[in-house]
Amino acid sequence: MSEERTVGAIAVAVVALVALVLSAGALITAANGTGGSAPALAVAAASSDAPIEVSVELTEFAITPSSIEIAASGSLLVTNGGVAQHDLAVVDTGLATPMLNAGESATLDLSSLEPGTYDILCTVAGHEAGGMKGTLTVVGTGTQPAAADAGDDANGGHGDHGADTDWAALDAAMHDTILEFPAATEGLGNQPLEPTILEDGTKRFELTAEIIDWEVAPGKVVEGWAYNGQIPGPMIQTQPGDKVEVVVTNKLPLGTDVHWHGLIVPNAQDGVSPLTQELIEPGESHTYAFTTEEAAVNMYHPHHHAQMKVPNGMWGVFLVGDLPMPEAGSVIGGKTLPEDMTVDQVVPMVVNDAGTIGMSLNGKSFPATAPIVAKKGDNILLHYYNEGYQIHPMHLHGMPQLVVAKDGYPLDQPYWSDTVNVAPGERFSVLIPAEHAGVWAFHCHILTHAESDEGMYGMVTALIVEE
Ligand SMILES: [Cu+2]
Repeated sequence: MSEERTVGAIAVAVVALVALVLSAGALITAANGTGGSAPALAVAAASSDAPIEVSVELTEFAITPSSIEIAASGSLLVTNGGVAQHDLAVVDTGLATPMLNAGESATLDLSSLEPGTYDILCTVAGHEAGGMKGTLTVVGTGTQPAAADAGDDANGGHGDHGADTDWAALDAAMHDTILEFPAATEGLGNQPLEPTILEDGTKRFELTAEIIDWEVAPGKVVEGWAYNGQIPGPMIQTQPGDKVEVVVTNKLPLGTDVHWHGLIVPNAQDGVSPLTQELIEPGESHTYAFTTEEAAVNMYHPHHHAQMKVPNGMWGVFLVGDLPMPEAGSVIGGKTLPEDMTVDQVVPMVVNDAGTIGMSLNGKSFPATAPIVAKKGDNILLHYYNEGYQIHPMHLHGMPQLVVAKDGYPLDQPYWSDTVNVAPGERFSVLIPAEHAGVWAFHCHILTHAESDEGMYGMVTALIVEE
């Protein structure tokens, strides 16, 4: 078992290949196996300038836009882009979305509303007072084309598609967003962090916590909470037995700490202020020191106000040594591993679903996600890390994944799976023999984490296996 390439080389190789793969759009279309669903885009009503569909975002603590104008019989596509649960209710009408978890969306059918101006708000206690309120103005036209039937649930799925649904626009949205993949964006996470080697051999790494502009999807720049300007933060790699120092400089507007999720460290290095250390105040630095004793597949993130920082991007990968692989040539679940098996590339995949980063793989939302590119016959060791709030069943088309470790602990009995469920805080390591050439869709199988009315987005990438 040897690792022919380092993780760092792979990150660079993937970036270089993005340009190459841009011309493979047609292939990617053919490989997309997930079907479309859902209602519409901002399509102007026939006899009014007001749109019949408006997208609304809920965050802490705002409804954006707060002043909405919409044509009669329209609907709101409401997305919770925040961290906490929210809903959107139209006061005194009985109309409200379900309570939405971070990242979830719902369509609110307004076809029962007469023209007029209504108050809107989030019904969670305290959220209206915090700023989650606004107005909704329904513009009457009197000549609505075959108004959407409020009670017509015959379409299945959303149940709110009326005669005015623009099905062709839905088709086009899905088609067009898929063809944008892989889209170039500013910023790349998971870049290997080079240590300074001290006289006694200690590897010293430096992390700076700060708020940055982060292009999470093409043209969509959000407030990212980052280490060293990257989301995910830079990748720290050490070997078993290495003495390690990590100097953390806090350029955030509030205090912070760093917890080495999964690493076994002395209690004083665990990064839980004020239990194990004083808070690192804004402008200050703190040095963590420990020995990475054993091979590990871990993460780092703040513990102090993690609920505020982590969803917005504050996490990184911490790998120690090499994960032991199942024996080459061994038979697992009736499938024989190659006799000459090597790990040809190591791919970190950090999944997130909340905050400003939202549904994403390695800090990017499709089509800005990076494809994984392999030669036929290569073996990919992929580590899933869940820094989000929800479970994500990660489904790869075309070939199964051999689950070899949970939270970095090698399994005595590895098993094959085409969908690997990764819960918050968990890591799963899978070996993917790239057996079949093609452009294979690779996505979370909670379909609203991968597709919306506006097309494909979020937790989708592709495994591109070249002949
Ligand atoms: Cu998901």
